[in-house]
Amino acid sequence: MLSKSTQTMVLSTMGKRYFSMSTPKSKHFKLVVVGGGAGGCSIAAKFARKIDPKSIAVIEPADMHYYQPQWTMVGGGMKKLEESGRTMESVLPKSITWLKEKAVGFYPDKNLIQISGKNQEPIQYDYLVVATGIQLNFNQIKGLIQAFDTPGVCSNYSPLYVNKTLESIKGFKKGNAIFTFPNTPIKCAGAPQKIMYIADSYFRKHGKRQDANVVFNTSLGVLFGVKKYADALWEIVKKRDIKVNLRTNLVEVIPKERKAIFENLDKPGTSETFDYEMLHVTPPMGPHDVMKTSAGDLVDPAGYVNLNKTTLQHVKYQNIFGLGDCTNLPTSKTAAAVAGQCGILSQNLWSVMNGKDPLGQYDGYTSCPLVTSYSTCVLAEFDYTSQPLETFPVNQAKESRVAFHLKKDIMPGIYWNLMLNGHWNGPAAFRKIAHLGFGK
Ligand code: FAD
Ligand code: UQ1
Repeated sequence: MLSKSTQTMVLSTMGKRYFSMSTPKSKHFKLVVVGGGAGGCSIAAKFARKIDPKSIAVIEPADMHYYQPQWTMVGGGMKKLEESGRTMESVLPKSITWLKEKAVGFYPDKNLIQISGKNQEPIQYDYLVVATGIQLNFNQIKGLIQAFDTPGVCSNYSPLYVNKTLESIKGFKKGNAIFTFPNTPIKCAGAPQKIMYIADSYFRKHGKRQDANVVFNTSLGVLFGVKKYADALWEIVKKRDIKVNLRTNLVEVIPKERKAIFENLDKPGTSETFDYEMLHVTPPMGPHDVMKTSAGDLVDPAGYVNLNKTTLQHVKYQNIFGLGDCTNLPTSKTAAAVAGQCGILSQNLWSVMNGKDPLGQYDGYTSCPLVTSYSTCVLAEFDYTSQPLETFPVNQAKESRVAFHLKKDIMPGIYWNLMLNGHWNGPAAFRKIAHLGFGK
């Protein structure tokens, strides 16, 4: 909630009452970045080299910054959770101002943001980049939070529950191993099935596969949104005897009975109850509450930051840009997409700062390394048209050890050392070299 004096200030016309003695003054920055995750941190680093770093503020409440793509490997026992996180202080550019608070209200008509904390003055900006990510809504599934305290229920999507995934795979005895995909947009749409393939491999390695019925219950009507990779994944699930139930959405967990209830999205009002020995849940996700309640025209009706999908500039406010999972860009929400967006956003914001038109064009590039075992990966890369946009001159729909090595051993270094320091705009340049200038 805004304090009374702040409400008075933001509701009044700019200037007059704003600077009066009875209302708090705002802190002013040339550039404010909201969110210090993959997108916010990378953009702050880029601009800390372009403008006076003292004129940049990052609003970010978290102590820790996580390399979330690592959690697939943590759940599968290939990496430790501790390796996936670093202190926020260590990853944000040193010379900028870190406001360790939450943004609790956006006032884009007045270039102001209210932040959490008692008696905080509002933050005023000339330019704004919004990168708040997407909210996990575990509480939208009845019984789930309590179920996480019981054996077999886990989720790679949170540092609170990811260690439980490995525990559940290792502790598996006999029965259904169920992996879910919710009925909302999510980040890394491949992750719900990556951990299923890893669990399947583990069961095979440890002589448990004949006792496991591996099931993928997904709300989607397809296994993957890009046909080329979906075809390859259907071959994999057939070969590995994995049961896929489309349009099947988790609504309730009854941990005492180890049962999970799924609604049939094609037959409203009907549901099916599954017994489980292991249940890996990908939670429903959506815009952060503040975006739905206190962001005005910054967001579209669903609560996602409303951007021009090519320039990444806001559709209404020319001094506002956005990137990553909090936006309504119609591509798959991944760190790889964020990398591609960072290059375009920084070019376009820099143009706007210098009175020029934003000419950089984002093509919707995104990538999902679909880990399919302890040594293989299908490296999906595609664009807004859902057509493959592959970096390497090989068929990336084929399971590959090189792609696995890239995901497990190379990408973390690229993320921590290049991307967060503003030096990684995705692999477009390599793609052009690998394809010798031909193709996209
Ligand atoms: P985030 O990195 O989530 O950062 C958002 C930041 O905003 C957070 O630090 C948060 O604290 C902050 N914030 C939130 N609300 C507020 C507020 N009100 N005020 C201020 N700050 C706020 N991507 C890939 O490319 N490849 C993969 O293999 C891959 N695998 C994944 C596997 C899993 C299990 C998960 C969970 C994700 C995976 N991703 C992968 C997705 C990737 O991690 C995200 O798409 C990426 O982190 C999005 O970046 P972002 O900056 O938009 O959001
Ligand atoms: C990528 O650029 C990226 O961003 C840092 C990821 O996030 C961790 C990825 O998982 C992938 C696959 C890419 C794309 C990079 C290449 C070299 C294909």
